[in-house]
Amino acid sequence: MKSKNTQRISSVHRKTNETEINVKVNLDGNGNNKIDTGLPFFDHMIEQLSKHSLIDIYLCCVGDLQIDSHHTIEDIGWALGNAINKALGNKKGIKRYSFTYLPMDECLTRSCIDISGRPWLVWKVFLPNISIKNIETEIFKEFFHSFAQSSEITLHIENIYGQNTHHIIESCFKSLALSLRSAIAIDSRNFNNVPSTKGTLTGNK
Ligand SMILES: [Mn+2]
Repeated sequence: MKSKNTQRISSVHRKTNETEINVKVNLDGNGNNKIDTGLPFFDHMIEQLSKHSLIDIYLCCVGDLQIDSHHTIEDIGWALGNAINKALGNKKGIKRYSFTYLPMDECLTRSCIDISGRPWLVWKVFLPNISIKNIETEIFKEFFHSFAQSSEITLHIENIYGQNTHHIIESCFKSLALSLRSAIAIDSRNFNNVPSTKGTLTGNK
């Protein structure tokens, strides 16, 4: 199995004129988290991501919320994806692929991921053009897009059906969490190999 001194942890600090973000992750955690983005609904979503992926996430963001939530949510997607990518290292031994059908009351969402080194987002999620606690729902696509780019994960998310906007958004985060949990897990039958015939998953096509 994975040697004990190979900890899959990382931290990312990113400061721009729009946001300042500190994030730490432990891929082999217990789903412990402390999230402070200044946006309680978004905190709730990142907490779900941590809890169901079992990735410990400590995240603090001070963003330009006086403008709107756009920069904060997009930049957190980037920082969190970057932290997970760094913690994955050379990706030796990971399962790499996974998918999850996630029901939430009336709603069903599917996520499929490949920790490929090739960032891509397919987003088939219709969200009504409303705001939840000052967050315009259209920004959630940008979160997943930023996350896919910096994590270098191929990510397909489709809401198959659903009516409640809170449920649709939350099911996307929970579905991603469960897919991540499985895809980042170490495969005991292949723990010493990078799962690619190319021999690398570091973004070289
Ligand atoms: Mn909820």
